[in-house]
Amino acid sequence: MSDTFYGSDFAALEAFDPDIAGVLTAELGRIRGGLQLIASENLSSPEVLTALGSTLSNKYAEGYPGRRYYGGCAEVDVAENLAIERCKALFGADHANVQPHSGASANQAVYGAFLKPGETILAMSLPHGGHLTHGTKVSFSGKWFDAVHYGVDKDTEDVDYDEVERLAKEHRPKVILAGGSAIPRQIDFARFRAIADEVGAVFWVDAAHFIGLVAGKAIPSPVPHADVVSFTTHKVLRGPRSGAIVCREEHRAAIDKAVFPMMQGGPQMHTIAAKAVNFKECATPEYAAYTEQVVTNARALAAALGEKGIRPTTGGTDTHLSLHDLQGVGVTGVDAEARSDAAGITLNKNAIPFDPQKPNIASGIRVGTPCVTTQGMGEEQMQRIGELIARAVVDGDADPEHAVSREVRAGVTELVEAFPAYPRPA
Ligand code: DSN
Repeated sequence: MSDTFYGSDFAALEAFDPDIAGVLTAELGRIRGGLQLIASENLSSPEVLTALGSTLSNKYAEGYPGRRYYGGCAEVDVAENLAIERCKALFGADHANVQPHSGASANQAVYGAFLKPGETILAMSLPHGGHLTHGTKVSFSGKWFDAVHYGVDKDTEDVDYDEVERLAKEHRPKVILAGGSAIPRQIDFARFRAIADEVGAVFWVDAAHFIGLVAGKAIPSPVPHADVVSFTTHKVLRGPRSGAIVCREEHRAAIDKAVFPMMQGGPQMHTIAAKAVNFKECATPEYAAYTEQVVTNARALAAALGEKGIRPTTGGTDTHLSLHDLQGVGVTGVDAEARSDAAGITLNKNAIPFDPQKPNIASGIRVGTPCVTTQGMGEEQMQRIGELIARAVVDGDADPEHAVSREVRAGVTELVEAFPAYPRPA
């Protein structure tokens, strides 16, 4: 029998704190009982969760392996070195920093490494698919830096590369940033690199959303093109909730100093160990096949919703997510989210490009396939999920007891019983 002090002694937690044990049980029940279609979520493995719930959480280890400000770091050094080496190998990167606590922390460090307050960054606008940390006024990034934003082309609804080039020449930004949280299409990294070179800018890719697809080789990598790539580890990648950065050798010192001591203190060694486990998982053929299926499923789901009049922006997707315009069915994003939720389908309202609604209402929804693909679902199930979403969104109600909510929930139950999340031991 394994020693419970490695972590994860649920019986002991249940005995001591039934309130929190109850939350853990209820959340697992929620995950198992419904369809999880938030594009930025996934179901990490029991091995990753075990490393996360371990005694490595106790250790202070400010600094880097072999150069710590605390004693007793020999074991955690092994974990961090493994995480670094596995991350570099996975992405073919010169250097990896695995200490960022999250995607926002990783991004903060990139700002710290390359920009001084007041300097200019060119990034995708949030309403067109960017991210809060890409220079929005409510974030440190927009308060402390001069952010210029590009958007998508009105016809293609994909990144407007001509606008990127025009704005780059006009504003001569220190950094050009590609990536965001609602971009369904493959980003043309070579085009961005060429524009950055033309104006002497650093080229940064925030790959948080799609880095898992890169790890599995389902889509092309930004690493050969970019100076620096930041990402989270919990989306398609399927690791712990955290962040990381890979960069070219010439930027190693700047990135490492910006993560620690500029932006962060002690690294979370339990999370770093969990990242090491995850990077090992991502190097397997099973993971590569998973990422192919994530994209195949996303295309199938986007098409299924499109058939029901819930139009995918850009006409579809190349990645794990699709963004849908609800204006054709006369429903707002906020209502679609609530109706889906009432029927056991978790997704999020999302602004679409040129959205006439405020962001907290929105005209769109964003759906992603990382979780349902982890559960083993394929294209046939995506067709069914598309039908269920459309029924809930178009005909349903935010009341879970409404007849349509009940009907859709029955369909959801059939699917999740056939393809369970975290299947119970036989
Ligand atoms: N909040 C994440 C997402 O859902 O895309 C990005 O940080």
